[in-house]
Amino acid sequence: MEYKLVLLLYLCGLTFEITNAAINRTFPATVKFGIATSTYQIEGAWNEDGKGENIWDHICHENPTYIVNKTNGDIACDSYHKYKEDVAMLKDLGVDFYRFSISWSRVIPGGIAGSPVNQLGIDYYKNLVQELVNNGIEPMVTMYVWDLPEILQDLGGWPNPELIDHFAYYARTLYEELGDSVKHWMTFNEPKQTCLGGYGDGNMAPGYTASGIADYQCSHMLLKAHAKAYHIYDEEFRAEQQGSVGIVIDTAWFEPASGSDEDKEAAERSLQFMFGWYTNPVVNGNYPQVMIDRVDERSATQGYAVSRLPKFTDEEIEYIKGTHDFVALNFYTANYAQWMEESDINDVGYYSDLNVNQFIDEDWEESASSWLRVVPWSLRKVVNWISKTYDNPEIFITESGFSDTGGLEDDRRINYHKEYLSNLLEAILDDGVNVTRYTAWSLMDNFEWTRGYSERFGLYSVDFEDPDRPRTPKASAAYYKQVIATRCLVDVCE
Ligand code: GBE
Repeated sequence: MEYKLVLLLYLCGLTFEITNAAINRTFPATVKFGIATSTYQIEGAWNEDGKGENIWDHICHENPTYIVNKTNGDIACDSYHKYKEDVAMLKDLGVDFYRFSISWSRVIPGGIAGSPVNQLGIDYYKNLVQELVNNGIEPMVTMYVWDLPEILQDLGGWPNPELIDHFAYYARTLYEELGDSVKHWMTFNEPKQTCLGGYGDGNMAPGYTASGIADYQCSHMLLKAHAKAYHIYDEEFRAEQQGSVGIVIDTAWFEPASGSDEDKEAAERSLQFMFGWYTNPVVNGNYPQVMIDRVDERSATQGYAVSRLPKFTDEEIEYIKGTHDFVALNFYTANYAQWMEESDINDVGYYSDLNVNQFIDEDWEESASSWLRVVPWSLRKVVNWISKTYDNPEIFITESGFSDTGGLEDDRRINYHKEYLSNLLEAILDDGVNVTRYTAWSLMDNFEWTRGYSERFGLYSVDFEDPDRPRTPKASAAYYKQVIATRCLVDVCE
């Protein structure tokens, strides 16, 4: 652990103060602290009060072996019935804001534009928002965390262009119903998981594996749906509601495996394919040039008459450009990136289009999740890269967290947040990066998608054996509470 190093040199009457990056500095007042959850992971009540079926209900019920231990989110943390307890936990933590998501199929069970709004569904979110506001906690809402109404999947899911209008109808409904109190909106959580996971590698519902085609089509429609939801806010709600809208993108940090130009290029290309895939369109209007060039070229060599990466028209580029009021980043971990031999030209897929050897350092601390190693310095690097690449936007960290297999004495989780936050502090104070929010994942242990309940990220533990789903604070909850109260990561700040 580093502490402030003050070197005073009295030399020719001059005083030099050399201060290195120190952990015992205070977070500036511009930084807010929060914590996140998402609907399918916590709510349960999968078929109550008129809720429609979504693709996670569907895959868990139809294909139980898709999930570790054949579990599902039918009850999860039962937050549909226990939201007041959740808010009491948030209040105790002292968070400035709560990032949660809304279930599309609870609000609009029929899915398609123009179908009826389910009043009981919308009431649940109105009550939750009211409870937050009553307790002085700002609601921060994600419209879509991967739980597409099944009926829209039956129409083909995200690659179907009709979904743009169906999503726009849903977004407008949310602004109308909740926009008086909700001032921070995020359209999509991690589109790469929706598209590469859902249609490319099959790691997420609906579990299709058509990478290099369906994942690109999905992303194309999703970006247009995002832009439409943004413009609806601009044109119909912003003047009155005075809020902001963005999209949440996840990435790992990619560190060049060596100082060679090839490896540096491999790292940059990895970031562009993972983060730039979505961020470059919403900031600059189109996919990153390296992605366009590579997919166009490989498609042509493979004999496609058109690129597998769809094209935006000039009008679409103008329409999508600038559709964000902040950059929202979910960040957990890092990889090394290394140049590799061009893969077999017959391979059609996102990873062969990317063509980078990505690997981890086995010395990095493990978590319970195979993809998650603890790499604190990478947070400082990634926010600097975003700041530089996208012209110093306001950045929200909308998720970051550590998984274990359970237990209340979660020192390793405390260490994770302490070390990541320490690097964030350096990015803010020493590098001048404009990060204004940090959001811990997650408020409580929950349904971790295909990993079921086998990986635990919560600051509160949940007993999933008990029908009441009792919650108990872990040591990390006390630590986060102290950080928020003191704005300091150690016992005493300067
Ligand atoms: C977040 O994504 C999600 O937003 C959140 O909902 C989730 O609870 C949290 O991760 C913790 O899991 O078997 O290694 O090939 C890798 C973080 C799947 C980014 C995991 C998808 C990390 C993207 C599957 N990754 N995730 S595997």
